[in-house]
Amino acid sequence: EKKCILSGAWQNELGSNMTIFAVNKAGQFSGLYLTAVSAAEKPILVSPINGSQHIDSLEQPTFGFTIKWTFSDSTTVFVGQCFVDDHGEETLQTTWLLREKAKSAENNWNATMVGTNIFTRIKGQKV
Ligand code: B9F
Repeated sequence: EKKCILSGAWQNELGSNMTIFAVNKAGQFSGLYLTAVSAAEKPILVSPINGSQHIDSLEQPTFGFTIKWTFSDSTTVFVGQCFVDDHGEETLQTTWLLREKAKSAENNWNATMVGTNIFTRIKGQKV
């Protein structure tokens, strides 16, 4: 079966794009994220990704990464797994937590959002 290495260009069902650079021997990687959605007045900017994947089982590895948004004081973390189907098509099945900055501890209770995203590889785009 095909191996799944996270390096490359990916798009999710919202139209957000991410590029993940080379994964090192320890499974660590960095990248860039351009979200298609924001719900903020400020313009969207490219934001940095830092994460790691399991490399001991390259076939359908689990991974996690953090995005520190450059245009807001929020942070998103993603966890997921790369699945490869019979045709060699890869999908990243992910769950995310988005933390916005709460004004005070009293406002902590509703400061975290959760959701899911599915990413597919953007073909013909070398990194
Ligand atoms: O919209 C977020 C934001 C934080 C504070 C003002 C705006 C930043 C971008 C988050 C993008 C999310 C989605 N994009 C994607 O590809 S990350 C998970 C989703 N997957 C207003 C207050 C808090 C959120 C919106 Fe804001």
